[in-house]
Amino acid sequence: MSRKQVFAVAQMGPVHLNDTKEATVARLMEMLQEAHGRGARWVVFPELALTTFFPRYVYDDPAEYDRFYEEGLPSPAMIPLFDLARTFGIGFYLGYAEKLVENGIVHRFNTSVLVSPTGEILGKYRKIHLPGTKDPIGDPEFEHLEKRYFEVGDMGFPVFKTDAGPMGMCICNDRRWPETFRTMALRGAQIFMLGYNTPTRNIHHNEPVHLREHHHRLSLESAAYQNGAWVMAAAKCGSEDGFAMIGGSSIVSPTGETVTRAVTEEDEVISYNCDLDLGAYIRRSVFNFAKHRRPEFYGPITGQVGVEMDP
Ligand code: CDT
Repeated sequence: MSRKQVFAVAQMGPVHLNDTKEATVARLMEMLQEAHGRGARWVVFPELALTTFFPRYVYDDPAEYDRFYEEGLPSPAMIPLFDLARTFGIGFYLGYAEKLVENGIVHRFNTSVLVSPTGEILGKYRKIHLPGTKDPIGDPEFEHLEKRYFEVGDMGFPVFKTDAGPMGMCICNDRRWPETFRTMALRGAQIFMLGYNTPTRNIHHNEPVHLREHHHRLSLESAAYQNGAWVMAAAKCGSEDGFAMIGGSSIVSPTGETVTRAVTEEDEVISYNCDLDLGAYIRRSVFNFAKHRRPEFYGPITGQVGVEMDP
């Protein structure tokens, strides 16, 4: 038996520093319309989808960077997208910079929201694995200041019940960490939604561009297979004011195979009619967690951060 539903991934080309949120949301809405035309029930948009990838820039004064953040859900800029999605009966994942004030203290997170096809806000995820630095390294080509502009997410890795099955979210760098996906899978997730902005150049090491794409694919495919789950991954890519980012938005099946993949570095919708029961045999057999996991030997995974060797 198969249980099919069309999923779409809406890759975005560059969003430049001076692009307006209104124009950017209009692009998202155009892709939502295309996804609707393909019969999609769910759409995944990228990380920080409403703005350029601003953590590449150095700002000191919140007055300079406040404009990149959204307050309230939907924020005023998001309302037309939320309305259109509800009209079409499409659920979606959307990445954005979140600002909130609690007890007089300002908090900022790199966040995604999951909205059901009926327009219900199912919940949020706040990025946990923030890459880069808090202080500038002094080389504008390689700045990546997520630790400056965001707090570490405080919601863990929640999983949400949806009409397509249990769904989890993560954001960009989270996908390189197997802990991300296994935690969600242990909570029952069978579909992983994620957005990313991955600079073509590694900020840590001068590695060839093909490896950036290889590691991206490797992370998605192994996460899918090792948890018997679908992975939907949406890039923001191309050259944002001269800063290049990889494309490669993908839908990966629970067998670990990329079933469809974007070929441009522009706005591009990809879609696939996913058999949502395909992962069941994997979760029943090789990755039957209840039968085969040995948590008594996994202590270092939650008990320590760095490498600790026996003397
Ligand atoms: N946005 C984001 O998390 N980007 C990171 C860049 C890391 S550079 C080593 C990513 O993992 O793609």
